[in-house]
Amino acid sequence: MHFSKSAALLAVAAGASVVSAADAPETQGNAATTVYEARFSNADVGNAYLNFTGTPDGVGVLVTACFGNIVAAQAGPYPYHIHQMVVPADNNCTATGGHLDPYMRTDEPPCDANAPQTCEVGDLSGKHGKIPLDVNTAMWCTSYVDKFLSLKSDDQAFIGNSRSIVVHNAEKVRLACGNIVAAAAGGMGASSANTTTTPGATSTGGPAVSTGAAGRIGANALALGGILGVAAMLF
Ligand SMILES: [Cu+2]
Repeated sequence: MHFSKSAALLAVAAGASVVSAADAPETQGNAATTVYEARFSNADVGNAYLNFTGTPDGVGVLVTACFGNIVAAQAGPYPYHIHQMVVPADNNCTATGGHLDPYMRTDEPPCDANAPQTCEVGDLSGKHGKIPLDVNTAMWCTSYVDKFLSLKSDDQAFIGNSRSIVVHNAEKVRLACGNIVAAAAGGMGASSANTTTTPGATSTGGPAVSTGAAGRIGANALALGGILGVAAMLF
């Protein structure tokens, strides 16, 4: 059950105290030097990393996202979203709550990618497409500007305020999750792809600064090397 936007507006016009969902405004002032990232892996999602940076004109956020080695037993394509809360130390994705939705749009009816301003701010796959993987071998990457995300802490659509990324299977079951944290340096790829098998454990205190790859890349170097090797073969 949900109210359509027009129904809600009519209700407001008639004097009813209905809170109307509002379209998301385009964000401003997102500096290209500001970088946030989310990196995680587990048994169901072999590897995932997302970078979020500002844009040359400051409007919106440039998202670069790669996902690999999602297990074949979990049917795709896979939705993924920005969720409201941080992943706790026990790595329980359910604890991340619902989608980032500061304008109270809710997820019904489903996001119309042709009208992204009407979607939940955190519904990245609704606006930009689901992860099309359906086997456990390939790595897939995408990049887009989402005009409704913000890197400014005083914006309702700020993504760095202890938010997280959750990857779901086609039935919306939460497969994996990782926190969005401020990145110490920009860029992504082999040199900075510090994947970890304990996502959340290093950043439960909020938008912590990433501590770099040296301490954590060792445990996953083989896995990452395998993924990059596959990617190299594919491309
Ligand atoms: Cu989600």
